[in-house]
Amino acid sequence: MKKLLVTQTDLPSKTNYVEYLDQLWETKWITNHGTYVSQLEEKLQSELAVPNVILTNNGTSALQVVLHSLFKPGGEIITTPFTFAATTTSILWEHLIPVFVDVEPDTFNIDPFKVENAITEKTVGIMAVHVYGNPCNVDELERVSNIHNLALIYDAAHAFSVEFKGKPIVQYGDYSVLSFHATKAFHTIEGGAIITADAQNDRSLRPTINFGIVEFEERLISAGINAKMNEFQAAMGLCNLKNFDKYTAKRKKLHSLYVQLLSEMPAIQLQRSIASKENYSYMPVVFESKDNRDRVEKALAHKGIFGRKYFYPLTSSYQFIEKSSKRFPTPIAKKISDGVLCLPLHTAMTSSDVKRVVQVIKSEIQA
Ligand code: T4K
Repeated sequence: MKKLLVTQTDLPSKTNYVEYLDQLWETKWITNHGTYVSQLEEKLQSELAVPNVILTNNGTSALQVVLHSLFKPGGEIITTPFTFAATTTSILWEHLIPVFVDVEPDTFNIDPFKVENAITEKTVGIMAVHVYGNPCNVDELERVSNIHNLALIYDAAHAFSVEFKGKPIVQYGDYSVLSFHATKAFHTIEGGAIITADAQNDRSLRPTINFGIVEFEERLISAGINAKMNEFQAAMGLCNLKNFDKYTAKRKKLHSLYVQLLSEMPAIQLQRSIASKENYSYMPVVFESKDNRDRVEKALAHKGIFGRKYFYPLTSSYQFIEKSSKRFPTPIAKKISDGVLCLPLHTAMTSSDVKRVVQVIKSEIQA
């Protein structure tokens, strides 16, 4: 029985990666903004049509660096509870207060109108998430953030190469943060990036990921941290970038088949995508109840198929987070989180694998 995991890391050919490593063995320059990090930054700038890309050691530190640079402790950040832990914990880590509001029932992303209703004089920013790479309602969020003069940060961990209205999604907002973790459609083993269109923001953030140093060791301008990407990570990124379109096309085919087969099943809700270009990295389905979801998850596991409950429970529901946050009612997020299961989707799968997964779900729902 072929085991199917929620995802499986794509690796480049070993030969190609080793070609890059050869140079590292020669120069012995393996971190601290080496050649490969510079090359990858340039390539991503052109790929994403943005003026500035700051590569980091992971997506979480990228979120922390952005929050740290923008806000003083104690400020309120309006955010979504339907996300991975890192979105919420990075807010807490910077001694800021998450204010949870509900999501839209069809896109699963933060509802801009709920954001607007939650704004107080303590609000300093908005942290929205393009969940599963599906763009947020960026136009409305921009309107709200402009009117109220709030910083708008996108956790775009899932959204590499995604476009909205023909424009790369990372061009929206004041900052976007990408994750290049091994489980992502494009990865650098571990890694992340901060994207900002504002050259001044870019200049002030670069030292922050390097201890606060500008140019020379003697010039420390702030209390920074070490969040740099290293050369092995960047080399992996350079290799993976070459295969990205090929692999995306493969996932698209599998994703389309899932959508076609699952759309016939009224007991299942699919996310409504509003992207003009998707990256097909997740296949979330929402069952009518937690019981149904758990039953299907078990039946799939019994057949060697391991989906994941991204994102259950809501981050707002953990006791330690409850105590340090503010919460508006989030019944829609709760319903989605209780019913959600991300099905296996990766390039090592075939159409028959997809049919097999759907068949198990079908039998279980009808049982
Ligand atoms: N914001 C959002 C919205 C995020 O989703 C994330 C991360 C972040 C921020 C933070 O970004 P980073 O700091 O991570 O860059 C995974 C990832 O660790 C995490 O990056 C990701 N989101 C989250 C949604 O999922 P796990 O605990 O589910 O991963 P794990 O180890 O159980 O792996 C899942 C499957 O992936 C495995 O069953 C097999 C496959 N896999 C995994 C690894 C690690 C591989 O094939 N190879 C591998 O090396 O968290």
